[in-house]
Amino acid sequence: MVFELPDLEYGFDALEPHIDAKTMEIHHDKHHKAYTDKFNAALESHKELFEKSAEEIISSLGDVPEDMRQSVRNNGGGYVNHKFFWEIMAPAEKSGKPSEKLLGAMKRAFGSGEECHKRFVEVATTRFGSGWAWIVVNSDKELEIMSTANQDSPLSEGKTPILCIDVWEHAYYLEYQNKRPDYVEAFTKVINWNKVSELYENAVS
Ligand code: MN3
Repeated sequence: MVFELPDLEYGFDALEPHIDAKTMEIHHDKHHKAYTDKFNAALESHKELFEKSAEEIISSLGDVPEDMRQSVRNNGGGYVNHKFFWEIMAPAEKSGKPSEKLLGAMKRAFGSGEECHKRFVEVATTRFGSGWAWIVVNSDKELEIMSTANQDSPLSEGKTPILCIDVWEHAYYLEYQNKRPDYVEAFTKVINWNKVSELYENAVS
């Protein structure tokens, strides 16, 4: 059993004008495909790991043999992060709103939904170099905003992601060039809030 590149649940052009079709196509078919292939290749020498889910492997990197751990961290991280990223986006007209429960958690953690939005945009915009910004549920079942470098996942820190944004340049350079803040604002128009709310409710139940 090897890990497969998941299909998108929408067309490459479905997130336009916020995220352009060409970026989506290259990002999914080339970048995510490459992480998938390299993750599978890294696991070849320890095939027993294929019995776990990719998320389980990333959640317990300490259990991965040391000779392959860095490759699994990078490529397995790239595999699960992108898989998650596609799921938490939706065409703008289907983007919905945070559920009452999620909004309540945002108010507890940040004061308001708007403040949560502002902090997330700030963290995504100021992440130095390549990486990701996240909203996660921590071990106290409360929300946190954080960023990770490269393809690191909050799963490896025992946190449950409910939202993320890829801020590697390959995620936005064709359309936005050096204007990462414009890309981050555009991304917020295509968040699948129904999915994010569901992930939140699963994480705290
Ligand atoms: Mn990417």
